[in-house]
Amino acid sequence: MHLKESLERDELLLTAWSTSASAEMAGALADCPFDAVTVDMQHGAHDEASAFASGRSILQASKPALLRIPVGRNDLASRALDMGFEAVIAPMINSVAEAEAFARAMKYPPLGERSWGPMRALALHSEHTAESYFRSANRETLAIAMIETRQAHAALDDILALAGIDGVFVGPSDLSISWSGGEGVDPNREDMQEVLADIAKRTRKAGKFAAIFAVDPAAAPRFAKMGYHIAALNTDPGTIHAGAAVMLDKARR
Ligand code: 3PY
Ligand code: MG
Repeated sequence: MHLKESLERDELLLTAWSTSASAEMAGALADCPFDAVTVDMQHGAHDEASAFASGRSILQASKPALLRIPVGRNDLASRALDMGFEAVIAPMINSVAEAEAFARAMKYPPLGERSWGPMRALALHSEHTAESYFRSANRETLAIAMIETRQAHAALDDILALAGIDGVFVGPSDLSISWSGGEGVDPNREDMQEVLADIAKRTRKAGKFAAIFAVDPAAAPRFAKMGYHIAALNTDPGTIHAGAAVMLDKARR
């Protein structure tokens, strides 16, 4: 498992975002020069079968695989780890209690209540024996709580203080809905920029990892300067559209 090691190098990691229910497509993303691939079960079309098959394709391409579960599906969080994913992203974590429940599902005792059965993970991460996996999983597999409301931002320090939470992931679209009091969606809101910088700063201070969805890929260097460790780029259809636009532009010039 090497996501944590890559994060510790402290260079911005760029993850692709797999939403199509296709392990072929996730594997194709993993073959591109992204640093990692995230499989999205919250808003993506993935079901369990496609998500787990995608995890296998990504790991077989020697890239770290992350999975975003649907809201409140902590049962899927530990299953994702059993399937070899190195990190799980839990959306809409708005309180310490929600963060604690997520962390409990993600960590083996004494930190949490994860149940033993990482057979697929052991097959895919062949550097591990069962014993070494058990000893290192709480440290190496990452529980990442999404911060996407004012309520979550207010609870940030307490969420970051939980031993079973390894990092946070900012969802700027949902955060903008909450920030505007439900007036609209604008992930690039000017009045959120300071908050985004503040989240990265407080996360680093707590010794944890900060991630964000870069709706505009050109914002990634700015997020790196703010202190983010991971920026997620586009969805797989968005990636195809962007590639097609460049290709067609060249062909029609
Ligand atoms: C958001 O921006 O709300 C997200 O969840 C990004 O994935
Ligand atoms: Mg969101």
